[in-house]
Amino acid sequence: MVAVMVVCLAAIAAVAITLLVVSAGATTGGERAPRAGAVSSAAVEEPECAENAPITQVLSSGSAWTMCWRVDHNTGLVLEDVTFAPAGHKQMQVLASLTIGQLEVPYDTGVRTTEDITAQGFGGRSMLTLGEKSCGGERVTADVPLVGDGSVGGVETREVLCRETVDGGIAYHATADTPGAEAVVERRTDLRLSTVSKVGWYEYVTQYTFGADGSITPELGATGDLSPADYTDKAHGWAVGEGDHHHAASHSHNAVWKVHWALGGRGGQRVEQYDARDTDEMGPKSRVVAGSLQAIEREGTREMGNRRWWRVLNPARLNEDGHPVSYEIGLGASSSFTFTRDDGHEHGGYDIAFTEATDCQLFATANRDGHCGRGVPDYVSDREVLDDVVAWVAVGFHHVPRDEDQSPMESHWQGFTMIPRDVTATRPDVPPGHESVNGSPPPAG
Ligand SMILES: [Cu+2]
Repeated sequence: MVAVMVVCLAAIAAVAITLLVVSAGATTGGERAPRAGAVSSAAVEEPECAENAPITQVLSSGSAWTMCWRVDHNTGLVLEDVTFAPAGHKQMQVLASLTIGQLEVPYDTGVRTTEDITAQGFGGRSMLTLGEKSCGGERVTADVPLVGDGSVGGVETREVLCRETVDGGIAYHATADTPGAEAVVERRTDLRLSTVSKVGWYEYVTQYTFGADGSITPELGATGDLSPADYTDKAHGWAVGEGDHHHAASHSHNAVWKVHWALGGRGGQRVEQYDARDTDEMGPKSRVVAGSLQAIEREGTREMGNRRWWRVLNPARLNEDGHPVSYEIGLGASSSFTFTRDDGHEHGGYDIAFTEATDCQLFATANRDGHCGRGVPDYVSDREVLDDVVAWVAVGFHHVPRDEDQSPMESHWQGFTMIPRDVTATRPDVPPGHESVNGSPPPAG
């Protein structure tokens, strides 16, 4: 048994809570703990949150997440001081903040576009009070500012955050080669936070899933109804009524998330791009593929590629194998896009951009503070050296309506995933029989 003690520093939750979780063969404090059956503990220290009580959750693996959250008038749900404690290990801050940075919805007809985050916002009255069916878990109350930070227009105290622990499927399934051996199998649980915002005819689910494996998955779900004002011809839409007459206009949901990294704390962060190149060479059994890392030292934008991903690392913080801790950013399915309105930069899009953190660079486009730049292309233009890193991750979904969208529309989803890479020397929750596996096995005999 590993006891994970949660120490509350926040004034609103000044009482220490002790949570018990099960994990064998774990390590603590960077040193190897005695193997199977040993008892060790890790302290999960909650951050001091400015607004709401921190959210702390121990998951199936024995690993835990803790973070602050609040509702911003424009970006809606904002997560701050996000910290991961792998089972039996010291906790490590992962993110300074995580939120959406813009959502633009341009229609293929060219006659309409919206900038939902900066024009209307996901917070304020757009953020809907959750009912029983909108949340399978606990509905949490927040002060929702009606205008700006709430200091002028006031706040509404409503149940807007859904906090759930969900089944994350099979974590691992491994059967030993020895005859009669039983498989070690474990399912996992994930912490899921979500809010719902109504913008025009659409209702958007803002969702962040924190995995028992340390993964973070931001997603945007779109439901509600197709715009009744946007019907067009065959070339720009899809027939959704009887026959071939009523063509609902196709459109894009262009989302950019803003991820402010803080692996082990803010600053000292580095960025790398990984590419695996098919060398065109054939080995005895398979094609030879060569992987390489390229340092991204200065602000800039990058595009998706086959077998390409990025990572943010802290070279000053090593795991027990001597590898720098990092998080990998993987873009899954995305319809790459160029923003319709990007203040003179509407000529080439990006799938990810890296910028040096600045307090006034709030949105991917339509940033009001011109001094800081109007959007990501402005932010990267001075090619500052990266140290306190913000990643702007662009994920697009081109929505061609279908008959089933009426009505209401089934939720459609877009997002991406960030996973730990070398945060711990092995998986943190090693099951019995796997304690000695770390690296190439010793030669047989
Ligand atoms: Cu749509």
